[in-house]
Formats: sequence, structure tokens, C-alpha cells
Amino acid sequence: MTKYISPALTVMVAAARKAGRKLIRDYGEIENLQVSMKGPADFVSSADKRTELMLIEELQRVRPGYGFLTEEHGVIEGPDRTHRFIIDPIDGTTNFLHGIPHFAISIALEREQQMVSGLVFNPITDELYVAEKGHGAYLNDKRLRVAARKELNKTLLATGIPFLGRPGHETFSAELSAAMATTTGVRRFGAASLDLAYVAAGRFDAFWERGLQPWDVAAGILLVKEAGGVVTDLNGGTDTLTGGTILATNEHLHQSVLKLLKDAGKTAKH
Ligand code: 2AM
Ligand code: CA
Repeated sequence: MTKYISPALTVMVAAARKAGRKLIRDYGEIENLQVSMKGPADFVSSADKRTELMLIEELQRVRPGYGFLTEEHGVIEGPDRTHRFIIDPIDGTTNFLHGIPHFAISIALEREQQMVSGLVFNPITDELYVAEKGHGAYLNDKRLRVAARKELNKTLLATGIPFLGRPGHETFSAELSAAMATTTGVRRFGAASLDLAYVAAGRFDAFWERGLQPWDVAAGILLVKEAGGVVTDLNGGTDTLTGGTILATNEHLHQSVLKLLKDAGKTAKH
């Protein structure tokens, strides 16, 4: 099957590639700033905003009526109430800030409350993940499929760790204890959109995290589903975009990973 690319996704890819070229240049600056007294924090926060503005302008130029939900500029309503782009200009900001080449631009397109197109683009590795509803998920030109593993004791899991100022440290510690006792390993790479893309690509068998925002996961959810995977919230429900929690895996593992995490959560001290 050849890759289907809708006109809307073509536009999204062009915007992401353009912003990606700028991000590569910004990333080059980080190295210099890393050793300066001031550090790169201010530079990164303005790079974040600039990148997002560039994406919004590019997309508005070709899809003038569409609305936006974005990390840096919030909600921008357009006359067309049936379409909105959901954008994270730099997912994995902490990695970007520390000069770690694991971050991505994430753009999703929602039509009548349904995600129809999504992309996750790591400009440093030049990995472009795309998905369209009903047409599959791809990494560059390769069709993606989630891993087929069925036994928990053969899996590699990914997660996100809550940090300073974020809730849920005890719950997470209990979940991690359970996961490390049951699986072949747990990774924490720091960019939720790429974690989901890696599940779609069969690299990770499952990914779970709490405290996420719609722009972290909108495109990644579609990638996993179109690669044949299952995505729910951590209660096993469908509130994946706005509910803040996520579990993405394959159909065989979904119940066992969900149960593992739920049981662990119950043992956590609060
Ligand atoms: P970000 O890099 O765009 O902030 C890390 O565990 C993942 O959680 C990243 O995808 C990160 O996105 C996301 N995340 C969501 N909300 C966050 C927050 N308030 N602070 C840091 N990371 C957050
Ligand atoms: Ca993000």
C-alpha cells in the first residue's frame, strides 16, 4: 500500500519541516549557551514561542479559517468551528534545553472532534511520523505496526516521571516498582509525543504517563491507533486527549499493563 497523504497533512508536514529547520539552528545555539552564566532557559522559552508562531502562521496561511489549541498561545478560535490544529512546538523541552537531541514538533488536526491527521517530527534525527485516520501510520515512508508481544515479561515499557512541583510521586514510584519487577526494562526519554510514536513503531511495547496535556498526545494517539495499537486513559476509559493520563500499547498487553499499574497504584502511600 502506498502512503496516502491528504492535502491537510501535506500542509502540516510543510509547516513542520520549515519550523524544524529553524529549530535545528536554535538547537545549535544551545551548546554555546549551556556554558554561559545565564544558561539557555530564556532562549529556549523564546524559541518555543517563535516556533509555535511560525507553525500557526504557516497553517493559517493555507487553512485560514481553522482554529488552534496550542501549548504557548492557548486557544485561537477561527470562523471554521469544525476544524482545529493542536500544536506542541517543542515537545521534550527539557531535553532541548539540555542539548539532548530527543524532542519533536507535534501537530494534529481535529475535524468535528475527531483526530484525522497527526504528525510527530524530530528535526534532529529527521524522523517524521505521520498518521491519517483510516490510512495507517508511517515513519518517513515505512508503514508502522505496534509490537506483537503478548507476555509482560518480554516487554520494554516507557513512561514519564513526575518532577519538582508535579503531583503523583508516590503513585508513580509504586507503578515503577511493579513495572521493573515484571518487564525487561523501563525507559524515560522525556517527550511524550515521541514515546507514543515509538509505541506505534513497535520500539516500545507500552507507554504510560500522568499529567499530560492535549498537545503532548493528540498526534501520538492517532499514530498508535493507526499502527494497530490501543490507547486508553489509566482507568481504561476513552478520556485520552483531555484526561491527563494515558496508556498506549497493543491489544494483547493492554489489560495486563492496565491491571499492573492499577494494582500498583492502590498500594501507593498518599
Ligand atoms: P513538554 O516538553 O512540551 O513540556 C515529559 O514527561 C513529557 O511531559 C513531555 O512530553 C512534556 O512536554 C510533558 N509535559 C506536560 N506538561 C508538562 C509540564 N507542566 N512540565 C513539564 N513537562 C510537561
Ligand atoms: Ca509537550
